[in-house]
Amino acid sequence: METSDSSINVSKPNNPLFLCVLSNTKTSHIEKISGAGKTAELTDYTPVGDAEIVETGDIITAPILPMTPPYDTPTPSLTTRAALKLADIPHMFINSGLNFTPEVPFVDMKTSPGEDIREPVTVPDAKDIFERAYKIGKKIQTKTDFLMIGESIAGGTTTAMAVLNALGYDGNVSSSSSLNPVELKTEVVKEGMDASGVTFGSLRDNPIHAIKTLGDPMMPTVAGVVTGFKESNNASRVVLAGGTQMAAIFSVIKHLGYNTDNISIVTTQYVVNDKTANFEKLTTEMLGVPMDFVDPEYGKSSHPGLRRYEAGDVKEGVGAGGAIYLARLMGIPVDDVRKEVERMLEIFASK
Ligand code: AAM
Repeated sequence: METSDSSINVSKPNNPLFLCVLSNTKTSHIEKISGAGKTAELTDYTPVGDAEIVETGDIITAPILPMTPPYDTPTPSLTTRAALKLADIPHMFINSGLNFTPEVPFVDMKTSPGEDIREPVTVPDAKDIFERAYKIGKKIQTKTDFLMIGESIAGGTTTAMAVLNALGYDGNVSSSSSLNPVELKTEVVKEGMDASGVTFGSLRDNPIHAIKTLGDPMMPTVAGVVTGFKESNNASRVVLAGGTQMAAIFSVIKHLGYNTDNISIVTTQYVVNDKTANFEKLTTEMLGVPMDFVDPEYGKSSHPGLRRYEAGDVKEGVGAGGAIYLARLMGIPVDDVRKEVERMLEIFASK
């Protein structure tokens, strides 16, 4: 497996914990802005389906397996499920503004889905969410020496772009689709900034306001949990499991003035290779956060849907790259994860 950055501490953790934050934003209803769902309407169910897959290996209330058009490329939650299960890594969900309730146990942030970012305000209670999440982060057992956090929120790369711009980063965000709708995203972000009276970099000293006006409800939860956790466990490692969305959250944590030692970002090779984004430059040069990535080797797969990852569909999500990375630290080869995902897909195909 390729890795890119040896500045990350790659020793085996004793007590890892994987958190996944689940949210919706009405931004995903904009036609063609997100590929994290077969249609714009179905993006509402993506985080619910993802949580049910990670928890049980099957969908329960979600109408269909979350997938990316046009080739129905299957959700990265299958990868997360396989990696966590094989490596016996405990996980926990946080509901931070879902449209529907998944059939899984979760911590409830008692908040609502985010508005379309073209509205003046998108997450009115961003500050309250951050503060509640901070308390949750502080309460996570002190024996956790490796906290990994992933997310599922369709439309999340667009909100990430908006927040990065508000904080003064010209970050080119990735996409769940091989056809990243960069022009559409740029237009939507501009409209959102205009509606909120925000200009490039104008909120660099007020990242919570950037989330309130242009972000999504997943962001203050991840930022709050991470900073709260670090207050009581500063020596423990924290990995933001994701691509450019996690870079946006790192920028929030940094601009809030918190200590970012021991925080890194881990993603998949598919995000790093995305020419429409600039993940590597954004993380290592612009934000100064250590990053690493894994190669899920889905090009080797017998399953045509998984092979589409190599073409740039899906790429990452639900902390899939991080989950493979963590499973590998726990001694599970990447091949085993892929085979387990293929096995799960065979079960779906036979239903
Ligand atoms: C999460 N679930 C997914 C998925 N993601 N199911 C299928 N494909 C994905 N890529 P965008 O901004 O294009 O919607 O991409 C962000 C979403 O894609 C996030 O939910 C992320 O977890 C991933």
